[in-house]
Amino acid sequence: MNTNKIRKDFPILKRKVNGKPLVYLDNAATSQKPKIVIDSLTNYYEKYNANVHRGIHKLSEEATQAYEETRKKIAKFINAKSEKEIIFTKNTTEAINLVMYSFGMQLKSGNEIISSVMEHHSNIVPWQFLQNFGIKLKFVDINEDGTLNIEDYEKLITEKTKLIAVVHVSNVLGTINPIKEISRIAHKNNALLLVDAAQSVPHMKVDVQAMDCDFMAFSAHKMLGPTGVGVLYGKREILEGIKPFLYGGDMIREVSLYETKYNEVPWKFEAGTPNIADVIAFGAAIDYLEKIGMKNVEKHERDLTKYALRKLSKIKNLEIYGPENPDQRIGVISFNLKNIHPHDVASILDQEGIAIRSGHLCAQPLMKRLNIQAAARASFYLYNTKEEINKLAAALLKTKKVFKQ
Ligand code: C6P
Repeated sequence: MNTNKIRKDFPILKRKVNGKPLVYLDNAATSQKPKIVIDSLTNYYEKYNANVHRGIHKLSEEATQAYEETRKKIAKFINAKSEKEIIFTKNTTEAINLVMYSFGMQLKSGNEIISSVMEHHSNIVPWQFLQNFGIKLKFVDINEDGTLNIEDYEKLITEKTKLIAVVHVSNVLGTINPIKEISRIAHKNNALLLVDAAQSVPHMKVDVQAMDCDFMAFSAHKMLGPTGVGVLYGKREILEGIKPFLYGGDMIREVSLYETKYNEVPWKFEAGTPNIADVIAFGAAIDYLEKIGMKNVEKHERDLTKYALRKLSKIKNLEIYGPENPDQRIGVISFNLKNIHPHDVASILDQEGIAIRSGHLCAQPLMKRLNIQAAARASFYLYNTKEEINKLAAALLKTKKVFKQ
C-alpha cells in the first residue's frame, strides 16, 4: 500500500493548521474524504439530481440506479446474502434506534437485553428507553486488560434474554471483540445479536455471515464517505418479521384511508426522500476502499498502532488504556498524561497542527469503569504515517515541558 500516493487523493491533507501541516489523528470521530467522493456529490447535483423510486423520467432513473448500486456495493463489502438486507439510515446511532423501535418494541415486559460497559452511548441509551416498557438491561464487564469479560455473557444470559448488543471495536480502547463467540452464546440461548461496527467496518474486512450477527450498524462518514448516511444490516427473515421504523412515503405498497400495506424490505424501513447524494457518494468511498483492499488497510493500521504503542509507552507518566497485546486492538489509542487534563493536551497538540479527540469520548460508563473522567485519543486511518506518529510523540513531550513535567 502506497501511503504517499493515497495521501494525494485527500485534498484536505494539504492544509496547514496553525502554520503547521495538518496531522489528522481523529479518524474515529470522522474520516477525511478522497476527491472522488467529493466529486461524486458534485456530479450528482450537476448531472442527474432527481428523487429516487418515483419518476419515470431519465434523471430519476439514473439517480435510482446509482442509489441502489451503493446498496449492492455495501452488501458485497460486508458479505451480506443480498442487498435486501441493507437499510440506509442517517448514521450508526439511527440504525441502532431502528432496531430498538422495530424489534425492541415487540418485546414483552420482563424480557432482557445484554449490553456492555465498553459501549458507545449509542449502544446503551436506546436500550435504556425500553426500560419504560419493563425490559431489563444487563451489562457485561471488562477485564483489567481492557478486553470484554466473555464469561459474563454465559452468566447473565437467561431464557428471557432476547438481544445481545455489543461493539465490535471499542472507540476508546481499540479492543477487537470476539463476535463469533458472542454470537454462539446468543444463538444457543435463542437471543439475537446486534453488532455496533462503527469502528470496525471502516478498518478491517468484516463478514456478517462469518460472524453470524443478526443486525449490524455502521456509518459512512467514518469510512471516507459523507456524513448523513448510516447502514443497518439485518438478516432478511428477521427484517421481514419486524415493524417499520418510520411511516410515510416510499415505504408503502398500497394505501387507503385507514390501512396500509408496507413495501418489501429494505424499503419498508426507508420512509420519505432519502439522502440520495450522500448514499451515492458513499458508493464511491466503498469503491475506493475496495480498490486498496481492506486487508491492506487493516495491515497498515495494525502496523501504525503497534508503532504508536511502542513510541507512546516510552513517554514517562503517559497511561495508555486498552489491551497491551497489539494483536487484540486496532486503530485507536486513548491515553492520559498524569496531572494534565486531556483537553489541555489536545489544545497544545492543536498548536502543532495535530488533531486528536479528548473528553469522555461518548462512553461515560466506560470512563467510570476505568476510573477516569476523560481521555485523549489518537486514531488512525489509511493515510496516516509513522512520521505523523513521531510528531505526535514529540508534541506530547513538548506538552509535558509546558506543564513542567
Ligand atoms: N464515535 C467517536 O469519536 P454516529 O455518530 O451515529 O455516526 O456513530 C456513533 C458511534 C457508535 N458506535 C461507536 C463504537 C462509535 O465510535 C460511534 C461514534 C465517534 O468515538 C463520535 S462520538
